[in-house]
Amino acid sequence: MNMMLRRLSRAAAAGLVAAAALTAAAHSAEAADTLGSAAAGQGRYFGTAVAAGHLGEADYTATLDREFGSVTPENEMKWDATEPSRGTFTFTSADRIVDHAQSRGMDVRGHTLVWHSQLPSWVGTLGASDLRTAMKDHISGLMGHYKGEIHSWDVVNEAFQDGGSGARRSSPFQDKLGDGFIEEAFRAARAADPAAKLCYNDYNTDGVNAKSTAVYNMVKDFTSRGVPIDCVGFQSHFNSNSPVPSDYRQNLQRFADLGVDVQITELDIEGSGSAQAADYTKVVQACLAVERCTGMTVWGVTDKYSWRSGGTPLLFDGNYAEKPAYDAVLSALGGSGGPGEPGGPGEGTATCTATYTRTADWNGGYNGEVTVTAGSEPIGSWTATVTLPARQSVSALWNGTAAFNGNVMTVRPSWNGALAAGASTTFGFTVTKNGSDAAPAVGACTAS
Ligand code: G2I
Repeated sequence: MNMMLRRLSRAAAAGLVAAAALTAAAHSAEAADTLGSAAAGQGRYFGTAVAAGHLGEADYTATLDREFGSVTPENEMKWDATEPSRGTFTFTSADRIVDHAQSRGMDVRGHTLVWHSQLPSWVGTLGASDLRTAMKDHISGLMGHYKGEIHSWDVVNEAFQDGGSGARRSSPFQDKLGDGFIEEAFRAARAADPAAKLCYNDYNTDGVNAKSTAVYNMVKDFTSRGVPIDCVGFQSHFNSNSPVPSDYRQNLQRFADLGVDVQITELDIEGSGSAQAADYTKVVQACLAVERCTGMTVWGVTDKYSWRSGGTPLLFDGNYAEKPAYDAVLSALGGSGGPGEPGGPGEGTATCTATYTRTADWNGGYNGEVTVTAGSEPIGSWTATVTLPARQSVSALWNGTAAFNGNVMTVRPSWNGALAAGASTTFGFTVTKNGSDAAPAVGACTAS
């Protein structure tokens, strides 16, 4: 079963189809450039941490839905939230975030499987052999629930100590299972969801220092021995005590040179005004300069809900107004778009067209392909709608992400949003006929 099929199945099973998808599609027609679409134009994702408890706040979700292409549950996938007692999994809050994200065509990062913090007390009481089993069961239970739906998982978080020693941090896993627990966790994670990128994630590893070098040596060892690891996450929590390092790009690059992706996973920078904006610019430019830096996530939507709210470290203030740091990030991503500015509301020059062909046909089904072509201006992203004839259903989709409202499928790009003027991309899908051989109707293509 492929990724999209699973994605549709869990959403359908939960009865949570994307009622709001068409609204989202309609608004993207006149939307200004946003963080997500500007980053997509650079082949990157731009995401944010999200708390399920805020999704009911209209301004919060409006900002989230407009600006971001990826979400990371801030606390809802942690061990204490998902397996509070052994073998009993609860996914309600995490599902809320994943369902919300999927209905808007956003991707999801998983955070985090094995971490010394936010660990329920029962884990610490286990002996080594039981702990090993519990760790593997936690990985397979949590990753299994979201199999095919998470683009990257923080498999192990913060396993190294601060300071100059490069030593491992004390935790039940480290103390009882030894250094090998990290490798065991990655192997279990690969088995649980082979499609997910598996990341090691840590803080104070953003520049070249003893801690980042210890992580570097571990990753080098893993890649040389074939231990499955795909990426390294750099949390990037910055303030005056821990400023953006001058060798940030160089550090990201040395990890990328080991053959893994790098991601900026929890970015926030305390401060305000032009100084904060300049620091954000440095971070975005560093990521864009490293080919394998696949995306950035800020650790929250608004200053008022930040874990460091006193330091106002995010891109939107407590009233969801765009801060200078927002403008700086958008501009560093190559975006634009205040009202009336190029790419902004009222400008409206970006267009696209969508055409449909049937590429394969058999008794019970067919494959359809839609070609999306940019008009005379480059586009950062697109949305296309496909209306299915009665009885037909989609069982798989590729090169796009889908949300359903009745028989209307709204498709947004997965990796293929940015198109040069006149350039094309395609997405494809498999339809189960259920007795109807009629052709689907391809509706409006909207560009942003
Ligand atoms: O500490 C910042 C981040 C460092 N890297 C790993 C991240 O997972 C971590 O995130 C923070 C969340 O942003 C906070 O929201 O992790 C904290 C806990 O280690 C989170 O704080 C907790 C509070 O400590 C709890 O009292 C509270 O119940 O958030 C919980 C949910 O609001």
